[in-house]
Amino acid sequence: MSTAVVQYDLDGEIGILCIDNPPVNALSHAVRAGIMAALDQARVDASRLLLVVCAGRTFIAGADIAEFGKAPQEPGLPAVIAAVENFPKPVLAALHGNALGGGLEVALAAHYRCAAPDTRLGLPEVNLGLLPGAGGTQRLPRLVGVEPALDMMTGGAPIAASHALELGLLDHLLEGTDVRSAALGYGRQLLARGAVARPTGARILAAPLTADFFDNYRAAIARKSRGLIAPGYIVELVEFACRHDIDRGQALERERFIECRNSPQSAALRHVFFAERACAKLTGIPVNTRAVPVKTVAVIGAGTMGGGIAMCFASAGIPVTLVETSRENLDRGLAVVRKNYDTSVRRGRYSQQQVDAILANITGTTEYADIAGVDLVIEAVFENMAVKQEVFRTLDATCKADCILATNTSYLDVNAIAAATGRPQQVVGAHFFSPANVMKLLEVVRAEQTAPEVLLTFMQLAKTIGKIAVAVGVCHGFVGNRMLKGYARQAQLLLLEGASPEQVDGAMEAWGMAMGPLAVGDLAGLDIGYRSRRDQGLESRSAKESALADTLVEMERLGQKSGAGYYRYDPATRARHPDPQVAALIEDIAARWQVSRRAISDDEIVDRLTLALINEGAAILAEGIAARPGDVDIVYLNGYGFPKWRGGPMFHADSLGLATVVDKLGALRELTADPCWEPAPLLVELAGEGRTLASISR
Ligand code: 3H9
Repeated sequence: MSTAVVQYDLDGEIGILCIDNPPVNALSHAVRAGIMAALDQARVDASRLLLVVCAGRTFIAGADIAEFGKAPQEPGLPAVIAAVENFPKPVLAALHGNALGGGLEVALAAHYRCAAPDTRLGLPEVNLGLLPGAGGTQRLPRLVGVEPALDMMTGGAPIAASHALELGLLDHLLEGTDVRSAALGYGRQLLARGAVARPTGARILAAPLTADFFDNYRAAIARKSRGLIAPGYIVELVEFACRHDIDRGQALERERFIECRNSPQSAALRHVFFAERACAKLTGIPVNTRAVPVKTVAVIGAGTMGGGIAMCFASAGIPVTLVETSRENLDRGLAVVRKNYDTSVRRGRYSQQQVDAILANITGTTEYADIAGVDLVIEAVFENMAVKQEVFRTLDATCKADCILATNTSYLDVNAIAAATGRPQQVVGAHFFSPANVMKLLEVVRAEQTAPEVLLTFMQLAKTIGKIAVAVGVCHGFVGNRMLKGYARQAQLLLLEGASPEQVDGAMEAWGMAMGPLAVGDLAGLDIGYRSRRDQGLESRSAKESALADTLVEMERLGQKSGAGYYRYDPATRARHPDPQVAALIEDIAARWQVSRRAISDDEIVDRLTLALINEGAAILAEGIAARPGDVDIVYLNGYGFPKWRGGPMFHADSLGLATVVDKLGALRELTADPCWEPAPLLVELAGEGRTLASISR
């Protein structure tokens, strides 16, 4: 029978409802309607048990996220799930791939659950600013108990099938590779055992032993869920499930779900979900472009960045050779890598056996000749054009002709580095973030002559080593650091105009940034910016926006590593404390630069810092340095601690409304006469047409 996305067949005494809605069998309207039609058919035919399976690579991965912003269409998912649970014949769900969100909720409403051993089961709605909205908050605790259910729903991470079996979420693990026939076999066993329909919702849920359990749980997750509304509601709903029947529970769940679904933070997180996937897709390359295999890698430079980059490849099972100028530097670099892995073992991230296998992927050499045959080289030497060009000349002379040559740079002109070689089409930029083995973000820099297959290869490789890669064009600082410049500059100006470091950082952290700009400076080390300004030929303290940072460095206040920077740091706890010496210094510098000081509101701090990001981001888009507004957002969310639930600076601009953004920029320009507030022409144009930045997405 029935719709293309849901098929129903009878196999002896078992009715088979098969969902076939690629790529992930999301519960779109057609699927929901198809399930209802199949249930109608199975209700009246000769079947004695209904098997729910999926075609393709996965069980249902959830509600169709793309439908959330649109007008709801009947039947809704809760109605479909109620029809499954109340079905008069036993229902068996057979899972494989991912059973997530609404998909797991369908399985929870089935009367029996079996799964292929590599299935992952989860309720990840919280990652989208949502809570499970089709009975998950009420049925999951009834099956697995209060605490495991809370952990799964507030954490959002899926669990393995073996764990689900232990928890009682699954009744049976299937064997073999053919899920459908294995599940049919299990269905026949159930029938032979006289299995009957057994609604999960009818189970009684035992309340936790201690009365203050839920309050303690709320307190424990408060930090992690900072700014999000869904986690608190999930706890409330599980607590409610301990006291009330499923109908009342589901009614409250629906109310809370709709509030979350309509919230700006869920809209932002849904944007992030799609932006993350879109940024992996390259624009402007021929459709028939193919990636080339990369089986061996070399990294030039075993410093902090080089070592971290080598770890990324080694951990992903790709053999990597670290190249250093001297045995001593090499040994030092390899020792740091080993120490980092030891820490991972101590923290339980890897077993010693795993680390031994990973370390076997890393070799070191001081001879370029040893890397002549590798498929990819990533240069991670000192951030200096002449030094990098010299390395590239050597690589060009040493490495095989089709070897890809990548430069890890945060600012430098990749075209000029490529020009040092006779194969600029093989050269690409790779801006890793520090620590490279931890940070997810990777800006992949497309130089003028980078070949499409080189770019594609690097983007795919980035995914293999667990990075979120964003393709960017060449300019000083690419996307992230170019935008950071204006943001950091505003932080400095605000200090001179009257704000304190703790006020600037406090305002941004309260707004949602993982860390305020000055605390970030202290963490990274103030000497980095100091050196970069000197490299650019700027005199120390020659500009009002760098006078404070330059002075601090010259006082040997380099940030956390020297125990003091914008703040003083407690040597034992690393807690930051305001420092009266810095407050006095700021006043002194403000007087020297004749900046009149005034009281500054937290709103002004947030406005100026976020508008600086937005204005530069719009310029970057207009220049084509980033392909889509979502790409800029992904950079900021994964490399700079921008709050996910605000969607990124470009999404935030759309949320404010571009007309408001342009007005605010204009007002700041009037107030300060600072040309940085001249609104980017793209913003003015889109605001004039009543459009959003999202509307220019490709
Ligand atoms: C929910 O269920 C709410 C309910 O509680 C209540 C409702 C009332 N919808 O990630 P991939 C697309 S909320 C629409 O690259 P992978 C995705 O955009 C939902 N589209 O593959 C991409 O499209 P494109 C709870 C979706 O193999 C393509 O599928 N569920 C959905 O790396 C491939 O995706 C979740 O949050 C969706 N639900 O990873 C799970 N899912 O090719 C969300 C995927 O055009 N999904 N797409 O770019 C995932 O976590 C991953 O997609 C998954 C596969 C692990 C399944």
